[in-house]
Amino acid sequence: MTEGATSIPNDLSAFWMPFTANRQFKSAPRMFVGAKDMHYTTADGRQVLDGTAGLWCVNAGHCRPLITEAIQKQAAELDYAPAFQMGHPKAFELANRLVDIAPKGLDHVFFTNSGSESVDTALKIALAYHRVKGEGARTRLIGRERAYHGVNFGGISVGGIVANRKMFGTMIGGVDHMPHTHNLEKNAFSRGEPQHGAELADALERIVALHDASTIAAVIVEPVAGSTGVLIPPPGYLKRLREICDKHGILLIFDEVITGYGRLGTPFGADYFGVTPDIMITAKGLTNGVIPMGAVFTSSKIHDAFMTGPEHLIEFFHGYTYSGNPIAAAAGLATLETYKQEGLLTRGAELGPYWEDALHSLRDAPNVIDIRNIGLVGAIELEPISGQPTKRAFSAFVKAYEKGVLIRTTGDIIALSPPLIVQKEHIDTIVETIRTVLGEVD
Ligand code: PXG
Repeated sequence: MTEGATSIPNDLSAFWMPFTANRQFKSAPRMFVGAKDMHYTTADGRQVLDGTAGLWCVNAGHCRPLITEAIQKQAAELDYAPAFQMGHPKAFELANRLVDIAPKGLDHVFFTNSGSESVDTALKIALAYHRVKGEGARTRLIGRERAYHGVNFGGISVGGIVANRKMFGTMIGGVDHMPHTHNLEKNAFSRGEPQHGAELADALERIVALHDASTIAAVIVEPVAGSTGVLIPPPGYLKRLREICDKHGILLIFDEVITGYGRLGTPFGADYFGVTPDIMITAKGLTNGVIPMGAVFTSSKIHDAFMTGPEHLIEFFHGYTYSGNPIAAAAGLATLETYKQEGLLTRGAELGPYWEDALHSLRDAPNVIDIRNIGLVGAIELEPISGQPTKRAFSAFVKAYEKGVLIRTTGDIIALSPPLIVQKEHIDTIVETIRTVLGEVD
């Protein structure tokens, strides 16, 4: 066991763990001490197959040499450079490389350190954009039920996950929400995009009619809602949102923190669905999860609107101490190089059919009420235990870990998102382990 990675419960009390059942964890800790490619090593020396790419972020697999070496080299060469009024070459190089792979029309990049910061950055860009254009009355933000946009105040305000919102007062004002698109009655066990529900995009027209377009700054959606349990949009839904936004001068923001960097078998969700947003939020896979970093892409229309006034003045009063941090930038460049060399941004499209068949073979497993898939994302929705929501899925998570496979659960939904280097035999192991586990849990 690595020094410091102890499983003695008393030593675990100081660290208040994020989004974790702290008492359950500390009574039976699950500790990783190493990782390579598709596997983690546990503190007790077992191999655990990573069915979730960490938290949807380790898209190229673990401890990849190019990335490790780039970080080591950068740390020894230029550890930090001030992010404000100073620069260093790799941040510019990374921005250029990102624009190269981004959907056409997204030509500028603002760096942050996480998905949550990227979300709040995007919302602030949208508000400020309308203001510099002389439309300062456009202050409303429209999100969606069940959306996850990180945990900062802007993100939870436009987000739609009740547990993430209800403790935190009124959050930011002037927010409205569209309905989510999940419909088990009509769409259960759909393969890929579910057929029903494109008309739900028209709810945006009703919100516009209610508030008047002149008060609305932006609409934000995840192309595929991930964290809430993988909700895939019906065909035409995102196109319709784009049309409505265009008609009313509203900016469309895609939160691609999960769908970005190859997760759907295309570089970005925007490519998969053929819809380009005005602002695109990314993080996670940008650096393979290794160093915290986020990137917010904008169109030239938005960026250029800020580039007015005296040249010595700051155009946008926003940024972080670590925006474009040299080590993060080096990690990002090495990550993009790894994706390129191994074709990982499109590998999900090749493996998608195998993944889909494997997942849907679980249809008859106990308590399964829906299976969803797109690219290298999957979800298995379970019937909750009566009066004890989330318990069945959580038990499945713990049991799968004990059997050597890392899965993620949210509510009573198992979510899967393996590293994009996954092989067919890994997929078989993930699915067979889940089959066994579902047969064993209550
Ligand atoms: N937007 C989206 C769409 C996300 O999925 C964030 C923003 C926030 O990113 P940061 O880097 O601030 O955590 C996310 C994060 C899960 C899970 O298992 C999902 C996320 C994070 C942790 C776990 O569903 N998504």
